[in-house]
Amino acid sequence: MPELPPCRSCGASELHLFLSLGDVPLADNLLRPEALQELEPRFPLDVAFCPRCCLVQILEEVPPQQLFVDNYLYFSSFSDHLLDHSRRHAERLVEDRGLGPDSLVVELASNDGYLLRNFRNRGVRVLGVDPAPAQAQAANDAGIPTVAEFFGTDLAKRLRDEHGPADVVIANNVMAHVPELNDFVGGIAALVADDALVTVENPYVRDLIIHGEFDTIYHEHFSYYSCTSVDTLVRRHGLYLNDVEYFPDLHGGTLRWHMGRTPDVSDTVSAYLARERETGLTGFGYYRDFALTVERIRTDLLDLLGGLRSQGASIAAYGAAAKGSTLINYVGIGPELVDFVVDRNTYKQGKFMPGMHIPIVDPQVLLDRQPDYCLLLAWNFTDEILRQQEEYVRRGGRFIRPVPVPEILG
Ligand code: DWN
Repeated sequence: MPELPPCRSCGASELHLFLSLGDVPLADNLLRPEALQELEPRFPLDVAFCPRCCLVQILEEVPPQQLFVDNYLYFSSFSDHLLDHSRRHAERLVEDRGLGPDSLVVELASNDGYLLRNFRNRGVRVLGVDPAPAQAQAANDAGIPTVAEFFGTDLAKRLRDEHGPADVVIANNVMAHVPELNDFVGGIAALVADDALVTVENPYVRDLIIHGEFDTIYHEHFSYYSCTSVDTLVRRHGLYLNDVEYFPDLHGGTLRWHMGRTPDVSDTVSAYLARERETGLTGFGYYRDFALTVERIRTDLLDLLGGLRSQGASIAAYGAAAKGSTLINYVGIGPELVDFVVDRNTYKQGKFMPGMHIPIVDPQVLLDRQPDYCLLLAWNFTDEILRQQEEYVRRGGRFIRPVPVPEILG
């Protein structure tokens, strides 16, 4: 039983462990051919619940430098669905808040500028922050001013001195990625103008549990949020959770939290908080049996793939995603079951999946080699990928979706 650290949000020493996915390699640490013989670092992946502030979190703290700087190949622009989602958000904010050249929009974890360019194209002043060097460089090359550093209270104060207070701060898929949670949220509070809007997006822990999305658990994701854990966290820094939106088709079910310096709590937020209490999401019981669900998915998926293999079928996979690494390493899916993984991200092609060392190639190979089945590791983009791969399906290819229940589609 691992030594349980204090809660990364409220500091209480009451964490309850409910899931152990073993010692696994870093999910985004894709390997170059020459690295295949080298020893691959592995870290325990254990998940716990804090009964005091309701934050679900992993126990292990891999240094962010190792996670997001040394070998981070995730580029947001390789998903049209995500680009559309981001453009719509930007357009609405420009409209609703009357943003213009005198406004300042800051995005934390701005990646390759996929979101900020929508504001820049409408004449709004923007600033990105992202420690990932290749992504920050790509953004700066595209004319999106980006600071390649980790965000926290010190950087926030410096940026405020240099650029003035922010009118809008956007933090998508980053508040889950920071071990120093209070320094991060404190930084947001230090950066924003009094009447500013802060919007934060992250997958909803409820969907992770009810849809068996255990593969979205990996070392980059330190925290898994509910409205209750977010509300408790941001109030500690003088911010208020004022509104919430739900996107069921983004990353397996995502919430967008709207926050501000002044309390103006919507009925929607009150309803979410009440429902979380009523459904037990604020108590350990909600998480206690999740490990059984995960175990069942593993057994069923191995049986499905093993059965197809034994009938002589060929199987590939789609999406060299971080969640794909958790899935194949926890379930035990290696090159004996899956011949190759395809991915549009050219930075990932020619490399190998962590741990299981399955080769990553261009999606064109799916048509060139026409495997009988294709395991959807990037299941969160099922609709987009099925549209894109109509020809593969027309020629008889079949996709397999691993969660919530392993099934052959179509
Ligand atoms: O938190 C994170 C989430 C939001 O995104 C990041 N830490 C990393 C990333 O997680 P992931 O790697 O599990 O995410 P994706 O976005 O589900 O990865 C999908 C992969 O599939 C990417 O490598 C891009 C690729 N892809 C593709 O080849 N063709 C994606 C689409 C939509 C496609 O059509």
